[in-house]
Amino acid sequence: MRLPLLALGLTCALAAGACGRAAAPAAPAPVSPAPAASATVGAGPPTAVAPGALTVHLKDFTIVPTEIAVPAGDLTLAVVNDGPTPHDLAIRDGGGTVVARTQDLAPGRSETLTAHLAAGTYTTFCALAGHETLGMRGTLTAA
Ligand SMILES: [Cu+2]
Repeated sequence: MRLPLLALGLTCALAAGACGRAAAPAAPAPVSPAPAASATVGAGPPTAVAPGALTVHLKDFTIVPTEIAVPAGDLTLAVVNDGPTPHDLAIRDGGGTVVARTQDLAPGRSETLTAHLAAGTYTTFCALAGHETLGMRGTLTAA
């Protein structure tokens, strides 16, 4: 007697939304390359990078790269704690105001830090007590 199987097949066919489309992958989002406009900055210092292209590594007790040059405007940094202890990355302007700061990152953790920077010279540092003095300090130039 094959009726139960047939009925099962029909049920599935009628409920195509559940049987078929549920497994269909979502349409892939179009991926556009990073804007090429900022690439012209590459004519400047060798440390200049396009926004979104730079990863900053935190270690005991240093920030790599120490010297960062970026175009003024929107900044995106991928911040990774490569050290064995927690660190964060903060940016302060020439007046001492902190304009951006990550969470405290446990070893191995990372965070994307975004900021909108006017042209100028900034200080990158770890805001955890004593870490800047121990060497976690650098310079970020936005031009
Ligand atoms: Cu630190």
